[in-house]
Amino acid sequence: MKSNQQQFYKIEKNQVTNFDAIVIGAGFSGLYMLHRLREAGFSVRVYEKGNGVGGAWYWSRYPGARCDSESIYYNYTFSEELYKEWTWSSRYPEQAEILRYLNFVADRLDLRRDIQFNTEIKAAHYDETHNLWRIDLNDGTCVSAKYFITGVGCLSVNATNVPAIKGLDRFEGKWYHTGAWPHEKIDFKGKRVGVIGTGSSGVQAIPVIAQKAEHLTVFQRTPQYTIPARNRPLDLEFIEKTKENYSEIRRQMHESFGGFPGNRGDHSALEEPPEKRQSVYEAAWEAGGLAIRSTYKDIMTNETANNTVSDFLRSKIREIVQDPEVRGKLMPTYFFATKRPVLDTNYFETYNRKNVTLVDLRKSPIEEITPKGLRTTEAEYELDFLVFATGYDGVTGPLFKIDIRGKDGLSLKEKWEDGAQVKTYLGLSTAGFPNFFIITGPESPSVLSNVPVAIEQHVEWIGDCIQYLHDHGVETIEAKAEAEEAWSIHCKEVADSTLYTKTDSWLTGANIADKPRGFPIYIGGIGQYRQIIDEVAAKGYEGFSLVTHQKTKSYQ
Ligand code: NA7
Repeated sequence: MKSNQQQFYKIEKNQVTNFDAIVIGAGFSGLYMLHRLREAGFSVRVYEKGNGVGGAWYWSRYPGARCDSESIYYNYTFSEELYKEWTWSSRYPEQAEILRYLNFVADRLDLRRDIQFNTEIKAAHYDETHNLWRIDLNDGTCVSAKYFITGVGCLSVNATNVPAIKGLDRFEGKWYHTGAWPHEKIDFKGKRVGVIGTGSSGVQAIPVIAQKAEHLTVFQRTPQYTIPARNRPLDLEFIEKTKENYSEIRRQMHESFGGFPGNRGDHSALEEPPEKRQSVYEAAWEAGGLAIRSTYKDIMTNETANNTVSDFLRSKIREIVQDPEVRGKLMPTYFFATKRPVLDTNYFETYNRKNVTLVDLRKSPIEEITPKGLRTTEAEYELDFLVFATGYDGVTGPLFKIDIRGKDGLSLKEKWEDGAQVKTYLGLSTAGFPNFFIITGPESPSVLSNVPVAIEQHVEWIGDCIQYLHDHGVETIEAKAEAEEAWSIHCKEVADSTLYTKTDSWLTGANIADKPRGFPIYIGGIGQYRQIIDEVAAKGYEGFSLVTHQKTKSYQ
């Protein structure tokens, strides 16, 4: 279908315009959603807070920012042409290169003409009488669409976590959050820098800042396992082979557990003789990357199996870090990979530098930020720059920042009781919110998979669904309460059969003060999930209510 399906409703006086679909965010999700729907002939408008495409990769420009998915899998695969036209330079792509890639896609597919930059969606309310979504923008205008689709991701600039530490407003130095980094270059040369947080962002930034700063003080709450990325330039032969194998690589990504090709261990770590297991872990450590997590089938489900790899990784920290006291502070105790696993380049080695101090916040918590720096219960540290590598209010946070209201004015936040009762159907939609879709929403594989694969899966499913609704004269689609209840229970059962829920992390909501705990991610695997959602579609959208010929009042 190539003809433009045109707008369904008359434009009200105070409305700028009206679309078939409105999408929030011009990151991986929004760009592909726009392309997919536009190619099918629907009118689409994307609203983006930033002044350019890229989503999280537009904002997260901190030193050392890099993706921990291998570049050759961290891209769209929906178009063979697009896949073959782009060439990555290194095994793990740095932020600037990912941003260049997304700009390349936007140009190549001529997407910018339907994206409004520097614009935030403040509110999106479902108008039952007219069966459309009314959307308020930060510039005071109101637009509307039949379908409202969020592509805000699970970690968003709108939901950065800057902990409420007393005194920040009096700090005389400069402070930054890794997820909302300034666009101009920050020169750390000769400066006293403090970094709070040792998640992926902190672990990437710390070694780079340490090389420049006069002195770096790391404020660590939870010691971290990290695995060497062993990043390296990609050679031409490898790239050509990858491009030749496009179809096979794509198939494997789609059918895999995590969205990457490669085998997962088929037997228990505990069945393996200890010497053999050690050599398997050594090989994975030498190869670098996240594959160590998949060496045995029960690493994420059995405490004793997980301890074998956690012990191995602790032994590596002992080997690398020279000072026994610092080594002790760096020793993680949680089950490996139950926080999102982290890759590094010279992270532990950085603590051997003379210009780096590690402060254990469990032993000496932060008391306040002072005009000159930061004071813990034990000492005051004078700082010129303070970097918050303190992560995000993840998964639900970006959605709750927008006033999204479905039928009867019920807000998403109220429905999900501030996150205590997240309920979705397939992580794609939620009852009471007709014609509303969430790309990589709660209770989908999202952040525990290779995210572009999860995004493509959702965009294609939503695109096909909207086409189906159009072709069948369906006016509204809405998840049934009983279907979402069953899906939420299933997600919880799958999560509870793993070790993930045993650790405090941003995945469980534990990183945000007063945030209710949960585990709103489907961890049955990308391949399994694809089968489930495709089957739902094949059965005419089983579990959804589809309403045809609804009496929709048009504007006067
Ligand atoms: P993360 O992974 O949430 O890491 C945040 C870090 O900041 C982590 O070490 C936290 O310790 C620490 N933190 C958070 N709040 C505080 C306070 N109040 N005081 C001290 N330390 C604190 O965020 P990232 O940006 O590194 O990574 C986010 C994702 O991006 C990552 O998972 C990948 O998907 C890419 P905690 O562990 O909570 O004790």
